[in-house]
Amino acid sequence: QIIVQYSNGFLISKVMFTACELGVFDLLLESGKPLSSDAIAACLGASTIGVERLLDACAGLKLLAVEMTQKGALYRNTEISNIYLTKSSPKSQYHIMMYYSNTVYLCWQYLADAVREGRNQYERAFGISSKDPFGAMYRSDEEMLKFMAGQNSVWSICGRDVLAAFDLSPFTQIYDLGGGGGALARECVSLYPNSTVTIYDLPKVVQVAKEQFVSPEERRIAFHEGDFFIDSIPEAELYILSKILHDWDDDKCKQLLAKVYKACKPGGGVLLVESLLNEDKSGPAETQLYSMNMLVQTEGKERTAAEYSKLLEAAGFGVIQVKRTGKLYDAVLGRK
Ligand code: ASE
Repeated sequence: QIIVQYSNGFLISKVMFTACELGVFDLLLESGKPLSSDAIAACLGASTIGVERLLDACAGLKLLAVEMTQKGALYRNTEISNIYLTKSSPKSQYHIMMYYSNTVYLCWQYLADAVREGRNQYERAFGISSKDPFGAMYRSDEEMLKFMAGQNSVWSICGRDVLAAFDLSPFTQIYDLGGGGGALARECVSLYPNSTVTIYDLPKVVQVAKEQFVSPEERRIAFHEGDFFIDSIPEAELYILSKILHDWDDDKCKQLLAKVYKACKPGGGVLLVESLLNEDKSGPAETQLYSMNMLVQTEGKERTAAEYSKLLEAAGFGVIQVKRTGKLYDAVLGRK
């Protein structure tokens, strides 16, 4: 049974992604009452044949509830779909699903090549050089926006856990290196009322973050444009590196951490937010799968707590603490 279940895994993902993409869950939320497949097909401008089959599959997967009436089947959202699968919900996972469905999926087409060659597959998937993975991931403004929105959705469900893993209140001046769309920065200023967070990211990322994700009313969030491998990193008390080290090989990680150590105020620290592998790499399966994704999309991998500790120590950081949150992402704190 496990083989059948795994074989069908991609069918399940694709049904959920497609229902999201077509706006099934948004429509059922807005309508406020159960709808027939005919009504849903008409509203979405899609075929009755296709929509009916999609709705039944969603019902089978418990993403929709169905009730039978004299006029036929009526569909409505489940509680979970309302929370996670609608675009407008504060905990919406819509954008990460669109990124998985339309970008990550295409890279995974070449997973066998990635395993054979031990490197990412942008050349095969998109015909672009894979020398600079973020140049490739941000190959168009549209792709960059999809990535930023996708990454933001993750923090709406586990941002608080990773930031509350340690008491960060002694640190008021915080840099979020590679902070992208700013969802983690927003969680940080809300959890720590005395903190200010500066999002350090590439100029075009900062521009989009200002325009689309962080309102100028957020007085405690600032921006700094730069490439943290090339440009200088300003002094601060705490640096957050959230899902940054997993994009890079050990050499690049050491380079970056050495720069962060130099910039860091004495008594300050660095917070790594990553999905941690067990020490014997026996799991969690989700983290192992993410590590496969790092192979097809980046130059990095997921690591164990001991591996991150070694990287931190090599850069000079001491007193390293590890907190597993029980969610997808964990936290490692190193002090200068
Ligand atoms: C990165 C994170 C991601 C770079 C590329 C990425 C994610 C998807 N593509 O830093 C989010 C994590 N999800 C997976 C499947 O790895």
